[in-house]
Amino acid sequence: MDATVAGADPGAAVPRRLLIGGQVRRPASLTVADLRDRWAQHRARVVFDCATSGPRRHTFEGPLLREVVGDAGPAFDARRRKDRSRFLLSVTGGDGHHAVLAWAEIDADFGAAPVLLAASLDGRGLDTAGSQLVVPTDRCGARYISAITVIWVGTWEAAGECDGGPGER
Ligand SMILES: Nc1nc2c(c(=O)[nH]1)N[C@H]1C(S)=C(S)[C@@H](COP(=O)(O)O)O[C@H]1N2
Ligand SMILES: [Mo]
Repeated sequence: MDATVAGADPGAAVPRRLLIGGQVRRPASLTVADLRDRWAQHRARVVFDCATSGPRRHTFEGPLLREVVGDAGPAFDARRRKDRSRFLLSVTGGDGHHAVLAWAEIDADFGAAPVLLAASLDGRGLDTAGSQLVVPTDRCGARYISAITVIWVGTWEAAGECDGGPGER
């Protein structure tokens, strides 16, 4: 963890909020200031490739996604690795762009990826713009979702059933 944390932008009019919901015990509505104040801050210097604009370099700071979502209480038995391994996260940006992660990608017993919910980008607070997902283990930028509005947490079973799906076990 880094000690230096970018400040909030005091001129921010209406702070953006992101919702954490789905199969969680304590759904949450969080501002970027909450992300900065309530969890340990980590810094990630990243380079990712964009299909249209080539290599992009940024420095992000914010809490670990697994700590923030973990505090919302995903509806698994936290002691059971197989139970945790069934969970998904769907992250939606302000323009509707969305992508999924498996909980196991970020779980310390599985992929342990240091995915962040950024509170600042290149030293500037994201209070007005909204948090950005930071996936340092991704080579490309598609999951660096900006202006996050919703993080849905749950199992595939909860997302619906179809022939050959979970209903047919
Ligand atoms: N909300 C949202 N976030 C997004 C996208 C998008 O279309 N919508 N595009 C992604 C893609 S494809 C890339 S390469 C990066 C680019 O981030 P940058 O412009 O900050 O370098 O944003 C990602 N985040
Ligand atoms: Mo991109």
